[in-house]
Formats: sequence, C-alpha cells, structure tokens
Amino acid sequence: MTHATGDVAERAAAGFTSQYGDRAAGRWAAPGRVNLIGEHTDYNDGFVLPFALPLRTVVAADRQDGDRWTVWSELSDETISFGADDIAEPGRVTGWGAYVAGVVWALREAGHPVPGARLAIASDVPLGSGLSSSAALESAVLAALLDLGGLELPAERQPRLAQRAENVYVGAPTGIMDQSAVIRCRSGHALFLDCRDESVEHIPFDLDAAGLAVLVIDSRAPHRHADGEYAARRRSCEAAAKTLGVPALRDVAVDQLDTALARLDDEETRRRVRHVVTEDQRVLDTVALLRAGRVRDIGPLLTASHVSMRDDFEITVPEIDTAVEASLEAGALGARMTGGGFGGCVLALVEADRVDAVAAAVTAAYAERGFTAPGTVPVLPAPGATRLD
Ligand code: GAF
Repeated sequence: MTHATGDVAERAAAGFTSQYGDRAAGRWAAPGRVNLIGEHTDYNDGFVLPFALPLRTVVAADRQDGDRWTVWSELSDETISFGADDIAEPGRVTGWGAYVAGVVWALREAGHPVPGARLAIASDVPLGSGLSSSAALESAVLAALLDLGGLELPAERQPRLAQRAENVYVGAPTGIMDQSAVIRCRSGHALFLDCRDESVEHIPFDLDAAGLAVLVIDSRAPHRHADGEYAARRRSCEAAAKTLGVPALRDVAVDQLDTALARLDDEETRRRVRHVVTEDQRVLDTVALLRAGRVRDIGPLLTASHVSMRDDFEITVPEIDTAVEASLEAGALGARMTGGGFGGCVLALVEADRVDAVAAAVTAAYAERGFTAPGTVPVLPAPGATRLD
C-alpha cells in the first residue's frame, strides 16, 4: 500500500538534500489513521474511536528568511513556493500545496509568527484511501513549523488548527476526528474522543496479546470526502438537529430515538439520524468492552456499524460491501468500512492466524466480480505525530 520504496524518513531527508543542497534542520512524522468505530459522528458532536497507523508522512524542513515557503513533494516530484500574498486569503494555493499553505494560513490567522521554511515531504500513507493522508500532511507540517518557529501550541489545541486549514483553506467540511487521531493517538491504544469537548481517553487495544489482528483492506474504489456526498450528509444531520431542537444529534438519547424519528417527516432524514444516534451508542459499547478486556466481543458492533452505514447512512459502494461480506464469510469476527465513505478502506477484526485466509478470500471475491485487486495489510495501533530528529 506504499507509493515508493525505502524508508520514508530517509526519503524525506534525501529529497530535502537533493532539492535544497543542504541537510534539513529536523524531521517530523505524522501517521495515517483508521477509525475502529464511530463514523460520521464527529461533526455531530459525538464519539469516535480511531487509532494511528504505522504508515507515516514525514516532513524534513529548515527555516528560510522572509515570509516564503518552498515545498517539494516526492509524490509529484514537484516544488511549489508561496509567499505571504498567496496565503492572505484561502484558495490561492491549490492541489496538495493547499494543505501546506492552509497550515501556514491557519497559524498566522491564530496570531502565530510562522517562520519562512523549506520543506520536503515523503509519505507512505496512500492518497484517496480514507486513511487520512491529508490530516497526516497537515499535522506533520504543523509540527515542523511549530518547532522551527519555537511556537507554543499544546497538542490538544493542534487538531482544531489543522482542521481549520482543511475546512477553510482547502474547503473540505470535515470534522475533528482525523487531525485528533493523527496528533493525539498513542501506540497500542485507540483514542476515545468526545468530539464535543475534545476530551480523550487512551483505550488499551493490544491486538497481539489477544491473538488478534486488524486487517486493513484498501477497496481501490476511489474515496472523495471533499465531494458533495459528504457535505450532503453533514447538512442533513445539521438540519435534523435543528428540527429536533437540539444543538447536535449527539443530544438525541438512544432510548429516545423512536420519539425523535417520529418528529421527522422524511424517511431519508430518519435513516441518517438513526445511523448517527446508534453509531454513538456502538462507540460507547465498544469502549466498555475494550475496557473490560473483551476485544473479541467488539466484532458484532463493527459489523452492525457497517450495516448502518450501508443501509441508513448510504455511504458504502459495491467494492466495500464485497470486502466486508467476504471477510465475514472467511471468519472475521467483525468488519466495517472505515472513514468518510464512497470507497476507501475496510477493516476486519480477525484471529491472528486467519489474516492470510481472510485477505485471500477478499481477493478471490474481488476477482469473481471483476474489481481491481484490493490491497491488504495487517496493522497495529501506532504513535501519533512526533519529531524524529
Ligand atoms: C472523514 C472526515 F474527515 C472525518 O472528519 C469524519 O467525519 C469521517 O470522514 C467520517 O467519520 O474522514
């Protein structure tokens, strides 16, 4: 599932040296993420439970004089450069550079004196697979600029700033989950995040000790959460909350769901609300089981989450449903799409000795239906964003 060969941190350092003729002052890494459960709950002020992936984006960087930022990315082998005028307002820097410019813009908007910088970016986080390559890029750049400028911004406040870069500068109306996961996750743990007050609890998720694995399956169906469908789901949830007279759908108690649904007059909105309210409860139930050390027992909750995304929130596609069904038929304890939807990745909770069998079953089911072969990789919860050297 990687773009290039060789160690990603070495690629960033080598890229820096070949572009700028110097050694970088430091390297900063930020991971991709999968969400164990809690989909489309973040912008409803609800609960999510992501963990960081061992796949990372690395930024090698140093300062440069003046308000100028020069950025090379291995992905397109292209160097872009922008100055203060280009980030005076959102929208002037486009493409992948917008994520970098957006972070500079958001830092300046928040009053931080961001230093000019030269950056080189390498990444193992696949693009467009729903594994938060954009949050990884934003967060690695943010970490680099904070350190280079000696700027103070506590880790718990960084996700909002990176999210603002994405919402306002890039223009994607995403919630707070991805940046929080990428910045705040810990190795061996899932991050239980309350998206209303951003309080977190690190929930032990020791798959090895339980003899289990999480298999991430890249559906190879293109994932686009910046497009209209994501925004439409968000609008529908916000309109429903307004109709119900609550600040957000998180405020609809699951035991009051039927009463709430009866107050909504179209069937589609009822389905959207049912997904969000039941999904919040599934996150809470998953956390309770994990706290009790009952990792295997979360399987049915993962699968129920998938069914809810498929039937009520209507954000899955045939490749994704095929991957889930084939995983379950091959003995996965639970499986679900992870991320914004309309493609991206599936995660399957499997006995460690069934990883190959489940991966083979999904690959065979894909071949039978004529889909592009999926990518499969077992993952363990990895650390969040960090300075490497
Ligand atoms: C995308 C968004 F970026 C997140 O904020 C979240 O809404 C997710 O889709 C769905 O749970 O990853």
